[in-house]
Amino acid sequence: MDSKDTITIHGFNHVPFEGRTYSENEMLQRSKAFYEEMNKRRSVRTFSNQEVPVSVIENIIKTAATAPSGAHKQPWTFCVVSQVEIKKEIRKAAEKEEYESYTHRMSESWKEDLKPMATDWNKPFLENAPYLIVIFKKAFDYDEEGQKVQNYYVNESVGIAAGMLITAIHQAGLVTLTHTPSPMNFLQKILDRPDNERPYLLLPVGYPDKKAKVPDLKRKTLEEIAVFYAK
Ligand code: IYR
Repeated sequence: MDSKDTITIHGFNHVPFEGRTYSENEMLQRSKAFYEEMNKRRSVRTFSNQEVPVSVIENIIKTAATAPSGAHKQPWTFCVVSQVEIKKEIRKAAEKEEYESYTHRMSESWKEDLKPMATDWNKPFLENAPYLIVIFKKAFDYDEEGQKVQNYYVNESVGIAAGMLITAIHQAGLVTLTHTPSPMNFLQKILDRPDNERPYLLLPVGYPDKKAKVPDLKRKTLEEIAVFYAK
């Protein structure tokens, strides 16, 4: 890039945008193909224990971290767990909370709503999947002097990154599900995270079990989810 193309605003360099555009036909074809690919994504709860190269996991996380974030603070940490003992510890702690939730905390109507997912307090995927990715949100950061630095729109930023992580997992031909044991502060302890980090989402990642089945769910139609205010 030629330095004459760089401008400075508030002392910060702005360089030419390098994204590319497509013809309307190409756009139509690409957006349709991508939709059709993403429409095959499903939350899968039964995993094969087949190994996945860690470099694939690294690429998936790098993709998630391309997400926009409030003031570009990137308020996230992705913890990648493949160590058998830690997965076992996480499963034990998660199932303890889930057992309480399913037997005491969740309302009957909530459990009724969950019937299609056929879930219960048992979470074997926490040990069977080769990787657990635990996303932590950073409520605030510390600078080099140990002073607190503010982050912005943390939930929105981390939620977008989580969506992009799920997209990247699917695009690689792997499967995941969004697991939210509640409460999940045990993850902060087990993974020894600092006090500015809070667990946000736990995603087991791997190949689906050969016999994996998913509920026959239907997605809402475009008419049900979108309103066009056209001229
Ligand atoms: N966290 C529990 C319960 C659960 C809640 C919802 I809302 C789901 O869509 C699925 C599960 C669990 O992981 O089983």
